[in-house]
This record gives sequence, structure tokens and C-alpha cells, in this order.
Amino acid sequence: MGETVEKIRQEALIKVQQAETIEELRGLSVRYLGRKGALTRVLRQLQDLPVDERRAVGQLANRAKRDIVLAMDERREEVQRPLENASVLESTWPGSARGLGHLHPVTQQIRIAEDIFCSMGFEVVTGPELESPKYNFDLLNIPKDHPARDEWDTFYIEGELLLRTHTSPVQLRAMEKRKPPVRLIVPGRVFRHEATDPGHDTMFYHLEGLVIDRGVSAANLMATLKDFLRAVFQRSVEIRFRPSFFPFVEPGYEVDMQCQLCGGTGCSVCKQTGWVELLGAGTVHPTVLRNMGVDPREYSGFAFGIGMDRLMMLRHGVNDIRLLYSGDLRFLEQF
Ligand code: FA5
Repeated sequence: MGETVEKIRQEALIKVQQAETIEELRGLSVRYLGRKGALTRVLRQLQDLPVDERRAVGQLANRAKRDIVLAMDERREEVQRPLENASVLESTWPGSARGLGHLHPVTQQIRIAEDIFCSMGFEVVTGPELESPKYNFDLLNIPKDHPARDEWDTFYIEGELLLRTHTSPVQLRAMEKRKPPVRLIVPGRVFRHEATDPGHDTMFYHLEGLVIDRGVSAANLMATLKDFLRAVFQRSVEIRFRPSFFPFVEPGYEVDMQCQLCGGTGCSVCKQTGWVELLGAGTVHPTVLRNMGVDPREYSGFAFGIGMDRLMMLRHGVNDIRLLYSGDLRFLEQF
């Protein structure tokens, strides 16, 4: 009987080596080790043998079983490995889906605004976030001791540099290389040293605009802003112009838009007033025109600075600016 066991072992090991699939191996396991398998049948007959022979054949049969199981485990791994590789190389199999990112909602808003202004003939200009006081303040008619500097308190960097509080300085830089007529917009990141609340952050985005030509007036400014907002919201929106002071324009305005979150009835974003301040604007101050190398007797201009975050919030009904920069995907994935 010992010979029979050895014959089964040899045959099984050869068949296992020849197996090409998991199914074949499963079949071999049944055929040799299953309840009615060849080796199992031998083991069942052990009880009929004399004691000495029973022990010897029993040991052979157990060794044969162990060898067959080990050989099957090894072969199973070999058979599976090419399959795993094939799943990487097989170009007709469906790939695993990758989550796609998208532009930040404020970037989307800036792109929309740029498209609208470009369709009106504006040019897009950008400039440094780290500025000198000369461009951020002095040339904008805000001398060193002017109280308006307090309104635009910011973060100062070693030496004579600061994080720009608006993108207006880029207009001065742009005019070093241009002559009127000009129509330009300056989108970009700005910084302020101030307490945060649902409508204010220490970092946000501006889109400032400058138009200089002969005979430009506040009426052109108002028409441009109304057209722009109508294009953004794709309908007429309620806005109001309030007289306001900005040293670089005269006269100056703040432009509010009816709060789209509460429909004008009052909420935390509009501080219960029903209106949200969206931008500052005005006709360019003669001193600033001169600082731009433009003769105020010949040319006039208007300028504006729109908060892109506020615009995005009004468009989408977002009630806290801090959500925009929280990095929370549950918020960002909604846009
Ligand atoms: C200015 O920065 C002027 N440079 C704008 C300007 C340009 C006026 C040209 C006249 C002519 P102001 O500080 O108001 O203005 O900021 C402009 C807009 O930025 C505000 O109307 C508001 O929409 C947004 N804004 C201001 N501060 C914050 C803040 N802390 N967080 C988010 N948005 C802000």
C-alpha cells in the first residue's frame, strides 16, 4: 500500500505543476484530497492493516498529503501573479476611477469676471503681492501720516515691504508702460490686518479696474458696473452708490448690492442691513493721474475695486467667507 501512496503523491505533484488555473487546482484538490479523493480512500483503508504496516503507511500518507497541499499553495500563487499583472496591463479592462479636482470657487468667479471685462475691451494685468509702501500708498495719494493708512493696516515684512492691501498699486505699475486710452483690470490676492467675521478675512481677492480716456465720467463708471453685475448674475440686480472717501478718487463711492442671502431682509452677512458692500469706486484723483504720468487737464478716468469673495458669496448664497479658505472638501465640492 506504501507504493500506492507514493504513486498518488508523484502523480498529484506532477498534475499540480501542470495546472494553469485556480479552477484546475481546485479540481485536483477534490480529486486527491477530497472526501472521496485518492489519498483519502487510502487513509480509510489503514484500519484494515496490521499495526506496524498501518503506522508506516500512515506516515507516508500524511507526508504525501502535506507535500500535495504545499505544492498546491505554491502553484496557486504562481497562477494568480500573472493575473494580477494582467489587470494592470490589460488596456481593455475598465480602469479604477480617479477623483478629479476643480478650480476653487473664487478662481471660477475671477475667471467669469475676467471674461466679462475682456468682452468690454479691458486688458488683464497682474503684479506683485509683496509691495513697497510707495506703490501701495504714496503714489495713491496716501502719504505716510495719512489716517487712511490705518484703514488698510497690513502685515509688514522686514525692511521696506508689505503685503499689498489692494491691487490698486498694479495700476500705477501698469501705467509706467502705458499711455491713455487704457482699460485694465487687476485681479489678485490682497491682505489686511483685521479681525475676521462672516464677511471679512485677512486674505481675500480683489479685482480692480482702471479706465482712462478723454471725457470719462462717473456716468461711465456706473454704467460699466451695472452691466458687469447684470452679466455676472444674468439678471438685473439692485445696487446702490453711497458717497465714500478713498484718497485716490474724487468723488468716491461705495457700491452695495442687495443681500442675495436674505433677499434684503437682514442676516449675519449683511449685518442686518439688507445690503452688502461689494466694491469701492470713483473718478481718479488728479494727483494720482499725474503720478501715472497722465495730464488731468486732458484725460479723466474711473477706477473700482471689487471683492471677488463677496461676489462669489452673493452669487452662491455662502454665508461665511471663512468657509472659502477652510480647505474643507465638503464645502468646496459643491461648486
Ligand atoms: C479698496 O481696497 C480700494 N482700493 C477699492 C477702490 C478702487 C476704491 C478704486 C476706489 C477706486 P476697500 O477696502 O473698500 O477698497 O475694498 C474693496 C472691496 O474688497 C470691498 O468692497 C469688499 O468687497 C472687499 N473687502 C474689503 N475688505 C475685505 C475683507 N477683509 N475680507 C473680504 N473682502 C473684503
